[in-house]
Amino acid sequence: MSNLAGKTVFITGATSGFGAAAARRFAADGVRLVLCGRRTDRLRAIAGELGVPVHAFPLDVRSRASVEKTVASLPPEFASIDILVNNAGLALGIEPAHRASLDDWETMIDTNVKGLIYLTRLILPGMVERRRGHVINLGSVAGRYPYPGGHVYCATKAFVEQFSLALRADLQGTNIRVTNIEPGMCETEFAIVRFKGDVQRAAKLYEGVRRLTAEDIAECIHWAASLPEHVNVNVIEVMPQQQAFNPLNIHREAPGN
Ligand code: NDP
Ligand code: 8X3
Repeated sequence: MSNLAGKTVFITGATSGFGAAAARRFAADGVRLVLCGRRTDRLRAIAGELGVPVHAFPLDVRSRASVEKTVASLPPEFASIDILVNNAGLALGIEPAHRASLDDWETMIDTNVKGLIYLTRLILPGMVERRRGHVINLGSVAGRYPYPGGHVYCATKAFVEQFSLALRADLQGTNIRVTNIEPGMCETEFAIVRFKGDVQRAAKLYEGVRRLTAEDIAECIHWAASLPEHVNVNVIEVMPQQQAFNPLNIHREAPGN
């Protein structure tokens, strides 16, 4: 039997991509699942397929009041969270900073940074009290390696990286684990969201690349969670074999300028 059987796993952004794949991966171990996202039809569908106890509800992680209410009113059988997967997040736009939308910037900060800290701050005290728990955050290679058009998205994921490491520092002596998963190119609904529904543009991004799948990332999340409790995986950085690094970009002026 898996060492995760009977544990309670809270996954944000479970309506698609990594969140939905992680829900399926953990369900195979007989966990109890707390799932949220904004799309209720998707939540209903995934809750119905898992075959384990599920508490699924619509939640916009940007709303601090809603997150507070949700965490305070979890049914008793789902209230002792063992593993929090802070996965809900998004990138919006790929325009350079001087042309990007300030509304998009705010949405990314509100979701990827503020939503993540709301959930973490509200769920941590119970974990500390029980001396048991694991916070697994979805960072990104974008938090380490900047790219044109990445600006605020990259910055939100750099926040996730440092916040995860700083949590480790604060949680010394509590038995709580913290892991930051940093995926590279992975096909989910991520690019469709970034390109505001332009499915063809999203598909083009992946052409000719054996990109990661949501199941690959769910496996990383599950692996970090299923290791013995004395093992803390700080960071998992994972890319498709076909993705790597560029040299630093030098802009050269034409002779005579
Ligand atoms: P998807 O777009 O497939 O899934 C994103 C999930 O986040 C959805 O379930 C969505 O649910 C949820 N979400 C978005 N905004 C909110 C909100 N305000 N409140 C609650 N839920 C929200 O993308 P991925 O699965 O790829 O992305 C998951 C995480 O992984 C993100 O944090 C992303 O930044 C990160 N990531 C993705 C990579 C990739 O290449 N795909 C690589 C590295 C990191 P709903 O719309 O129903 O609210
Ligand atoms: C998603 C990976 O490179 O599209 O976080 O920003 S990338």
